[in-house]
Amino acid sequence: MIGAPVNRPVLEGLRLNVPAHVKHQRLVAWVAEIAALTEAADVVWCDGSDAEYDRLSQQLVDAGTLMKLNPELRPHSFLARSSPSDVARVEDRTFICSQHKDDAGPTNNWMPPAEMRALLQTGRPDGTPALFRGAMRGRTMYVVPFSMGPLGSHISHIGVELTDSPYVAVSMRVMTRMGRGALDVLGTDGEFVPCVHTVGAPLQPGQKDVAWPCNDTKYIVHYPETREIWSYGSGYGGNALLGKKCFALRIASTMGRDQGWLAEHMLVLGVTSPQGKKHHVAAAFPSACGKTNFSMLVPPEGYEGWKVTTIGDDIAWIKPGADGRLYAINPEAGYFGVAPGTNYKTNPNCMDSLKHHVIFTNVALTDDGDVWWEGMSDTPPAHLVDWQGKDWTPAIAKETGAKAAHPNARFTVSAIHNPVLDADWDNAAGVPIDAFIFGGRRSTTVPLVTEARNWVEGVYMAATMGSETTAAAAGQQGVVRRDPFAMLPFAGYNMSDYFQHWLDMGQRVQDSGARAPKIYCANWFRKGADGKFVWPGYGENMRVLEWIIGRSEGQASGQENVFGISPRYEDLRWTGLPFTREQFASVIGIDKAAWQQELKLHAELFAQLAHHLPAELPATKAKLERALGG
Ligand code: SAT
Ligand code: MN
Repeated sequence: MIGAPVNRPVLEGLRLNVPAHVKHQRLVAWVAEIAALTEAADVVWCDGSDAEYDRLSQQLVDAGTLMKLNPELRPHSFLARSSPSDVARVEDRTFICSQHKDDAGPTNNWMPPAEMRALLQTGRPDGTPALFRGAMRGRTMYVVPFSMGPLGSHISHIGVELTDSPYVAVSMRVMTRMGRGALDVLGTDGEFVPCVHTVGAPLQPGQKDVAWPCNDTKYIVHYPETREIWSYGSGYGGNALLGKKCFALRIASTMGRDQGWLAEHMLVLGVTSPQGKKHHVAAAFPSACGKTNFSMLVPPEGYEGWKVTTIGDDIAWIKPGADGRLYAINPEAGYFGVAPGTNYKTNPNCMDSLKHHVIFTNVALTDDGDVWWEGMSDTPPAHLVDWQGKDWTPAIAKETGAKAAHPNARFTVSAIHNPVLDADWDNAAGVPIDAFIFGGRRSTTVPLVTEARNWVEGVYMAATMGSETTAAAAGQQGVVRRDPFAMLPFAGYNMSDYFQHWLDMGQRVQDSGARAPKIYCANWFRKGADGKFVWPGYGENMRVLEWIIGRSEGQASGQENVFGISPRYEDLRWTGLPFTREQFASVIGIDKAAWQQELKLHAELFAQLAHHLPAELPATKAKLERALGG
């Protein structure tokens, strides 16, 4: 909670422009405080209307930040090109500033809150001015109220982002329930998570702005105890759209720990069988590992009459319901998905979602004013303007390796344009979860799918998950790192305490007499000796999904192995897919030597997380080791 007194003196001369409908004194006082600190030139309160969206996007076009795409080919859509230094989340600049270092844990960057506040807000004893002091000079500060989750749901929470980036304001309109509705829920004294964001590029009088203002110095800061977010220097994605990773995962995970719920890096989908029976599955995969594709899956040949529908593609908030079962909502209202690799084969529903009303960032521009990215079509256009505004041709690409679109190029689009949006996606009660899937990107070792024999074993699988790094975060790509629960960059507190919270939540569901969801570990990404993916993935993942929901119904059979239960070849439906027993063996098999190596990596993780590590996890490891044999 923020603690600004109600009638705080307002900076002389600055008009706060508080609309008549705003009745929340503490909110107004905080806006005044931040406007004074950042010395914003003006304050605009966002109402979330279409007229506001149109006005701000036109303003962004005039400023050169957005380019209007050809209205005949891509109606109501825009292209933004970021600064080449601001293209992804910056994990090494992301901080969890809890009072005690132990509460942030060894996987998070930490600084004492007082030290961070001196750096960002108050200035340091040696006279170094605070980074936020004057940071919005010459810029307008937008007040962006938003609800994470359906308006008024008992699982939802309200945030307010103060930002000097109109690109962020329009993106928040797409990604969240933004505007008047959120203010109405807030009323006169409701709780909200305060989120302060600046691109860190104040303008001197008369200074011309650049298309993508940002700062080489970046800080993405969370104070879990006071539930505040302060973000400096970046305008891109999760660094700047603070409802997403900062609030809905880092701050929300600490709220969930304190209040008995879960904030997870998970898609949520509905599967309806030809008989009309519906199941809900939540699946965690690291960034850029296909969550959006999985959540919009088109059932393949052999699955006539089956339907997969999207509740969410990135984040789930999950809370026990009155019946003891776990219910999930998607806190977001839009998709900020990876463009490269998306096409009519890999994700036709996504392509159809992107026909109009889209903000693209860092994709390539075609000569007729449309967009293109690697993998959109087999043959690239003969000429493009690349994500940095330079000429691009296939010949140039061949010679220099230049990508037309940045590998972390994104689309921002409202969920309502998704043709397979689930009817319950905005249901305030959430949907009951039948199964959890945890998946990484692993070219070796990890089988296609394994069912945990019990909750603890499932928590072990999720906790020890590894994945090859992607372009979603700045830094080296393609190296295997442990990514527990796909939450390594997103857990707002000590990872070992987070494991304990998962164990406790499972216990709580079981104690209530409700059936706990089964837990699965999946890997679509195993490669053969030729370096190519063996499993066809995408829509074909339906075959694994059917097995999973069959298992949760107690119907599908499988075979027990060292790590759990996996399907035999005959346990999956193969209609319409030529996939041999040998191919299946190569994606489901367990290589003993590789697993002995893998368990050493689990040991390294447990050594790093030793403080507060729940005893159940090393005990499970010891059991697996015994089963695997010396
Ligand atoms: O965090 S972002 O929203 O920029 C994307 C991701 O890493 O999932
Ligand atoms: Mn994500």
